[in-house]
Amino acid sequence: MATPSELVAEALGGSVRALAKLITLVENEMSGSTEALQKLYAQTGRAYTIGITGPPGSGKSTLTDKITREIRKKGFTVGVIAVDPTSPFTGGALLGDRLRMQEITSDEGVFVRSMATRGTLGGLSKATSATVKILDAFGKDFIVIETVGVGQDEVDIIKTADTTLLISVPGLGDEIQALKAGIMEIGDILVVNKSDREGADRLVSELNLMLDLNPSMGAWRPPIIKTMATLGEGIPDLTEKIIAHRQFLQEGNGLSKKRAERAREEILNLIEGEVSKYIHKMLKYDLAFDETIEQVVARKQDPYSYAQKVTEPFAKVYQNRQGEKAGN
Ligand SMILES: Nc1nc2c(ncn2[C@@H]2O[C@H](COP(=O)(O)OP(=O)(O)OP(=O)(O)O)[C@@H](O)[C@H]2O)c(=O)[nH]1
Ligand SMILES: [Mg+2]
Repeated sequence: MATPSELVAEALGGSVRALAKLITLVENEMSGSTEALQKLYAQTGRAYTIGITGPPGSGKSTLTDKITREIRKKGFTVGVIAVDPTSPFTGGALLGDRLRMQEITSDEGVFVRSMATRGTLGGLSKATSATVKILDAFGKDFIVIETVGVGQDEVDIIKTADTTLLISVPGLGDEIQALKAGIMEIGDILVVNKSDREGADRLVSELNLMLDLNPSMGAWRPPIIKTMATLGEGIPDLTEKIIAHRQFLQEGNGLSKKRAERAREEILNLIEGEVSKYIHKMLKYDLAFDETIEQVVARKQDPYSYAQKVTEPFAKVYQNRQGEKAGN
């Protein structure tokens, strides 16, 4: 079996097989996955990421398929990550998405990957962000991430995108209220899909009203695009708006700002993950944690002092730094 370094070298050399294996390695956090990501990091930062989110069944996969084809027509390569947080089985997610993305999966310039729920909270967004980097290093010009907009994990996923499309459909009822937060926070382009259905124009007006009332709107007012994904209607217009948003971000320094903010969050998450990993190991092997729990329950020790004791090394480092600063 190829080592992680070999896989990185083969993938960077253009092997799709190595690319797929590399993603599996990183997705499952198998040994060597951090090493692999370290190796390819310098090759990342070139791809443009598009996030597609919205309620279940709103047509996200169909839109992903059509947008991908439109981008391909312009001569760019595309990586697609379809995240299904509701399915614990990657196989199941794969099957449904493959059906709706039939045409693009047979295109050599497109690589499609489905991802399902990971064991831990935040695991899915970590795996997605790593996969984005791998596809980026592999040389994909655009990366499209599809996810159902529900929990925090999905919001974190969509934050890895440069341009986010928020999908809604006519006849959602109360769900329109749930969309409101998304419109304020993450939607760069609002898509009204299934516009063949009754109520599409009313939905456009409602969304417009929400935008009018958004106090935190910046220089970019999210455009509202009506689409009929199944027939491909509105897709060229939508793709133009994506390109326009990219241009807007690039010209106004917004892209570097967005990416710096993302790097900052990523670094913090990684540090927290590392610290938490070692603390768990320490508690398990070194500190006789079970005994401590008994003592805490018996009121022979309080949990606050114990937590302070375990994290004392960090407190010490911080205090020393403060001391150094004061001394200067
Ligand atoms: N009438 C109509 N149906 C559409 C349109 N776009 C998609 N659909 C249909 O809506 C259904 C769901 O489409 P998907 O693309 O799978 O939606 P999705 O948001 O990816 O679904 P999940 O990933 O399961 O949340 C499919 O049967 C599509 O054919 C449209 O513009 N009009
Ligand atoms: Mg889908």
